[in-house]
Amino acid sequence: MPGTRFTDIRRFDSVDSTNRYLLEEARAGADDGVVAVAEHQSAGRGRLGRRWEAPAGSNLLLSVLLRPPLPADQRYLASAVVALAATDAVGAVLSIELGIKWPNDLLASDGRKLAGVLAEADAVAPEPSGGLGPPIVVGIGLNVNWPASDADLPADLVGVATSLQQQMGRSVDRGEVFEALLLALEPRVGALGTVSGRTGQVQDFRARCTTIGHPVRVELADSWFEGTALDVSPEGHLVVEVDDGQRSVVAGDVVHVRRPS
Ligand code: BT5
Repeated sequence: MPGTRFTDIRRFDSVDSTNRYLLEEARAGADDGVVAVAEHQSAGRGRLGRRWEAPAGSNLLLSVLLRPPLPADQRYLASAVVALAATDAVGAVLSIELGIKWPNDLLASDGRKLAGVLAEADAVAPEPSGGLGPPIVVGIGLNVNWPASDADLPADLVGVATSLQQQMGRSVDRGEVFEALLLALEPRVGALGTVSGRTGQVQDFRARCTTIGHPVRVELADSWFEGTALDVSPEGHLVVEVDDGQRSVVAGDVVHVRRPS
């Protein structure tokens, strides 16, 4: 993409996972800004070993290799800027406003999931020099033209997943969304290099995070609790108000609970 760091774009008809591919490239020393984009993934992955579903040739499946100079306690911003850039892109191309569900989902206004973001770091990749940080691979699966309708979905995703096509009532040009995403991502990644830039990204993330203010159920490894999400901290933790005070959630699954009507 001219004018951005994303000049090395590797396109695959099929790959197991664009994240897996770029993590291996990072280990071999690949540069900041390499992009992998696939028509199909045979083992597309979500968080915690879950799968990401997308039939061939219908959605955006891409990963970027970033080496942002982030303080260790703000590494979450690498995935936040990708989520933000995707909302920018969808807003610019289609004038649809998406919300970000903490920590990494993009939701349509009906609450269904349009995209998921997966950031993975590689502990064994060589430390870069020249002011760059260790590599982070951030992948995003964005449902562009699948599902066209709920009839396309496996039973467990009905009412859960939607697509830009379903939201717009017409098919959507994947290339246009892809280009808009990389164009929007460039200044956001650039901003990660300064304190004021990072503050701006934290503010944007909070402003678009629809989890804030919402009643939530937080599912942890072996327990759960309910409360109202109050804020996202500068380190990316979700702050939840519970009966006896506040709890800060570093990692977990959050369900937006409906308000009693
Ligand atoms: C995510 O995980 O939402 C992160 C997904 C990241 C996928 C991209 S695609 C390019 C790159 N390469 C990869 O291998 N991965 C990244 P999580 O929050 O764990 O959500 C996974 C769950 O979302 C699944 O268990 C399903 O319930 C649901 N799901 C699967 N496919 C979906 C889809 N296309 N649309 C909406 N929900 C889906």
